[in-house]
Amino acid sequence: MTVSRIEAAPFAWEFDPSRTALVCIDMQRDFVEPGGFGETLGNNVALLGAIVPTVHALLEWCRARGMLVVHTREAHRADLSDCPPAKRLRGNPRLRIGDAGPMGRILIDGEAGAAFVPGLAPVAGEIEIVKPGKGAFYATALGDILRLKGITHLLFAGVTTEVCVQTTMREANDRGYECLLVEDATESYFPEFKRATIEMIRAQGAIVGWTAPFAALCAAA
Ligand code: C5J
Repeated sequence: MTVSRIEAAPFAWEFDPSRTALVCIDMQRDFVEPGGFGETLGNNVALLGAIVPTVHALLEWCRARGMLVVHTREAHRADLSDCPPAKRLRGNPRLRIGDAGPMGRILIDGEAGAAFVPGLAPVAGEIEIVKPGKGAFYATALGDILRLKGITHLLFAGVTTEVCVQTTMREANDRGYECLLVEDATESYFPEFKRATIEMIRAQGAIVGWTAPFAALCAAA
């Protein structure tokens, strides 16, 4: 077993790359590009696009170490049979899930908007999870896959920090995984929500997990 150590908050995070996976959450056009789900909810999507180079560098860092990489997308079946009416009907968005938008039907698997942003798609051997909820363990095979691969530690990246990333990290923490969020490889439409999420994850002695900037991974012993 090879153990690496990252200078993280609230204290150092130790991991064995052969038992660690990167979970890259929802880096898809519907959240990051104009005309998608994120923008129909009234958000300015420009902030999210800024992390694409760091997420790409993190993917390459994990690939270079032979780590398992998991990519998630939030998307629904074309007939919306996996989309709770409560999710589709809530609020007053310009377009609802399933409506036709400039990148195809909003948040529907197979449409252009539901695809990964250019440069961040899985490569051969990586895992793709399509999820109907905010948490990546809900109604997916993620838990079984991680267990079968012998994974004990998870790195997290992606969007949005306080919704799908935080939900999945909490689900993973409850399942016994040691989780670290890469601070500059995640983003929110609301900078104050990102800041608060990072603080609450690592508060109380890493109650949900650890956080560290990508540079700390690059400096890992
Ligand atoms: C949201 C997500 N924000 N991927 N989804 O609805 O965080």
